[in-house]
Amino acid sequence: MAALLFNSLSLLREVCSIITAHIRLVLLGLTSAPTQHLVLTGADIGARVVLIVGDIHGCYDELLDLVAAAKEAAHGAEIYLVCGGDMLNKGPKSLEVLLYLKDLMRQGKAAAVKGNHEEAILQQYSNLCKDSNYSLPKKYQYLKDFSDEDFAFLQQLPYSISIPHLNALVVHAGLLPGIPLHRQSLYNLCQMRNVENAVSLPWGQVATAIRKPTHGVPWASTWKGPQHVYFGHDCRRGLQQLPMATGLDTGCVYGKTLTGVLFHNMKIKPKLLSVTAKRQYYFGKQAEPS
Ligand SMILES: [Mn+2]
Repeated sequence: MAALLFNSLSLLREVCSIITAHIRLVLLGLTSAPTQHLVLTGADIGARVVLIVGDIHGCYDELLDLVAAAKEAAHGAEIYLVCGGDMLNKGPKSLEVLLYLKDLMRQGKAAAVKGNHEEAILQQYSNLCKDSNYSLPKKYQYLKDFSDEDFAFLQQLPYSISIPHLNALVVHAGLLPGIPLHRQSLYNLCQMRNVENAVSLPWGQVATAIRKPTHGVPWASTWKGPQHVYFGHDCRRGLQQLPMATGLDTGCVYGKTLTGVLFHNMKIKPKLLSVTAKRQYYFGKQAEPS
């Protein structure tokens, strides 16, 4: 009886968090994106070789190094770049990363999901739109160089990218196990790190997503597929290699490495590639709230 009550409360808590998250997205104008769950087909990618990259955080030079390394590993084949969110903020060249991605996307050679930092940028933009006297916080001063079109570009990014022919699913942060993609909270997709209270019930699995990595267990350790998930957002844990999930945030902006996964040959396992950061760009706490 107590267990049933506890499970019902967990479910209620999860439903409340989904509703709150949705209201938040509506307030930010983020529900206007054409799709929250993008599917990339073989026709979209063509003869290109897919490279999925972890948190870039404005490390433009390292991104170019990683793409060049991928191209070399793929024997000169053209790269299709998939970014796992948090492309901007914290690092030195956010605008350069944004313009590079926009250009590749215009040519049909890239896709990206939103991370919590893209959401935070859009929150700043929303503040600017609502109040012409709003002054950007110090760490967001660089947004003064962004155009309305740049913000619109960020706004239309999805929260997940599925690549069925690679059995790959890309999200920024994580997923709750046992719940179909379209029923996952968009907030969790770009914010969660852990899960707790995972219980299997007759009508499905219940679990609670946690943003702080101090309670519960890493969500990726509970993920059983069917898709292999590539994610970022967790530079404290660094590279995570689990049977059905790979964590790619290796803390480039903290002076560590920028990591990607290259699908250069369908017959062999995807290959991990990384380049070393030229220096440490950000000295704040790791995994701090945006
Ligand atoms: Mn993040």
